[in-house]
Amino acid sequence: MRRAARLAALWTAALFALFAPQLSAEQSGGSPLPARVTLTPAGRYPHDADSFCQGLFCGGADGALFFYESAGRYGRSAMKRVSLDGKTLEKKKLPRKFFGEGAAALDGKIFQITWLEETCFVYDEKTLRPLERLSYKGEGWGLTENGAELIMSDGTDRITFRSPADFKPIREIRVFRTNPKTGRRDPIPRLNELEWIDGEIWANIFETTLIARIDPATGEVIQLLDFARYVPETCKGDPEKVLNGIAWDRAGRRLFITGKEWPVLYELTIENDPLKKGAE
Ligand SMILES: [Ca+2]
Repeated sequence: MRRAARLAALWTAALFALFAPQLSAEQSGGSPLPARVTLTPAGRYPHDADSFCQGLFCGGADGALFFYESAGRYGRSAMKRVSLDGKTLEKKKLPRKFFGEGAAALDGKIFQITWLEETCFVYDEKTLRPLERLSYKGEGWGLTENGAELIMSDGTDRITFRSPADFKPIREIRVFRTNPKTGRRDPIPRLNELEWIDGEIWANIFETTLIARIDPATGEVIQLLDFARYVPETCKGDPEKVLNGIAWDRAGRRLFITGKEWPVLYELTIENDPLKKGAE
């Protein structure tokens, strides 16, 4: 465990050190967000420490915010509606042979992918009533949407845009950073939980405490954000209990993050957010 944690820390540090010098020079590809955002802690809430969070996104209106959470592990996988104070409001368990992964809502439906089972479960967004199962090829890790397409990661540097009608792939990008020393495009693999934020894709990088901001047109990483200081004491050094939950409250312009079996969910705001009320 300790060795794994050390390796994860080294991998995080290596990525961060390699790309840090470039951050301020990046452009965000048409996003309203600045090229480099600064996050400020704004709150902390309970999160079910038995929930192996694999997918998280916001539901409800600004005043009545709740979360949809996809939980993983065989025998414990589920699609849930969860309150801001960590209570499970509704829960649909997956059959034992499915390992829940990323989830997203589009066209009044919730889509929940699975790790190795090549199955996407579809639910009614309001009632969580199961509607159908769609199939795809390969591994399923993270899922989000841009209002028209579903966007999926598979544990590599690839992100695939898919049709909500049949889950078939439409196009894909490869995520990379331009190495400041060599000028080469270094692939950024192990992309996991995803969130669409203001025209960008934000992605956890598995086994690190990093979230990458990605330009969806090119796959280029705009900025790497390090969440090391948010890892709960009880999860430190455990390679399973890693950062893996990103949800964006569009109306309130709030970011929420949690992890696999983390007892806490954090609220953060973008300090230099040009669209936040009161911002200059
Ligand atoms: Ca998400």
